[in-house]
Amino acid sequence: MLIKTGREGFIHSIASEITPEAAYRERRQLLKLMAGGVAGAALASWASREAIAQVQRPGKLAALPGAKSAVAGAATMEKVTEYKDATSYNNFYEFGTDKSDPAQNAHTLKTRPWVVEVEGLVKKPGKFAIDDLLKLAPMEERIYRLRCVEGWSMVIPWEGYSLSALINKVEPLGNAKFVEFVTLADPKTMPFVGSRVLDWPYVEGLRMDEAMHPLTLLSFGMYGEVLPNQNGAPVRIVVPWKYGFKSAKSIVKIRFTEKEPPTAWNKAAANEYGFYSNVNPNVDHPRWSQATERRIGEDGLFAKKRKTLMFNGYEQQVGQLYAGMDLKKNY
Ligand SMILES: Nc1nc2c(c(=O)[nH]1)N[C@H]1C(S)=C(S)[C@@H](COP(=O)(O)O)O[C@H]1N2
Ligand SMILES: [Mo]
Repeated sequence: MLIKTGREGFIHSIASEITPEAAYRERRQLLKLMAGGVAGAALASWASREAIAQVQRPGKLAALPGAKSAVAGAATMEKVTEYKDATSYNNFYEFGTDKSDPAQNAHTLKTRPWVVEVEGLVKKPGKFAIDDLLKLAPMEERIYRLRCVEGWSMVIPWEGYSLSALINKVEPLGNAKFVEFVTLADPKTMPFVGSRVLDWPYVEGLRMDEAMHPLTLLSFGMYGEVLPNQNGAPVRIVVPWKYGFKSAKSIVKIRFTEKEPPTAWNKAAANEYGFYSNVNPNVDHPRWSQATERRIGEDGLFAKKRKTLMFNGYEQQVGQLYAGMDLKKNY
């Protein structure tokens, strides 16, 4: 039985109805995760998941079909943010600082040809043409919450595969401790590159174990289609347990380093934006509380704020990465 819930096109199919193929895929995914050493408790919660979600394509851009995957777990029971909201309310400062600027301005971004260069402390550095990178591992769909440090959130179905697939391919050296993501900074097509808000290019980074975590996604699409330019076409990172600014858009370089890379927002205001930036309702931004959030699409007059979840709701899956760390110091 298919149950239509909420707004157009968001369908839950209940457990007994999951096709053998979907069940097979899910099982294979779980086995893969187990091989990657993910904790048993997290697996149990995924395995017992009642519903998988299917999201209808908006029909605006080229299809990027992903094998439906229940790996995202935690978010799949929540209503997916409407495509028009996820593509018109954006942060992509290269195209302007207003939420509506990226949707208006990012049509100038040229996403072909596009090359992602992998360099630094790896055995097999190299340049990946985007159309080869697309085929490096099976495409999956992951429905993740995205929580911006500013206090709003969305639920977005991404297409992509775990970044670990690429990392394993290039064979990091033993002294590679961090991964740095460098994004495009092209003043010809990006009108705000050169503005003084941030240092360009926009750079982000992760610790190696964070980058290798199966939830960390190298994403090429959303809602079953290629990424709209304003959402970081043709390829971006999505790290669902961290504030949105860690999820760098339109990346052109992935560099493996021994030292923690300096990152765009940390350079701009280190006391406000830490390197870790894990979503944490108990650690406030110096200028506002992080205890609650506004879900985009629910912002009517009487819409209640939602409680922000520890690690954005992915604590079971990622909490162990930070065992013994003082999360107030390592904000
Ligand atoms: N290159 C680049 N990546 C970026 C940003 C940016 O300004 N430039 N903004 C970040 C911020 S603050 C957020 S909240 C998310 C927003 O992603 P979305 O527009 O797809 O929801 O992208 C992140 N990635
Ligand atoms: Mo953000």
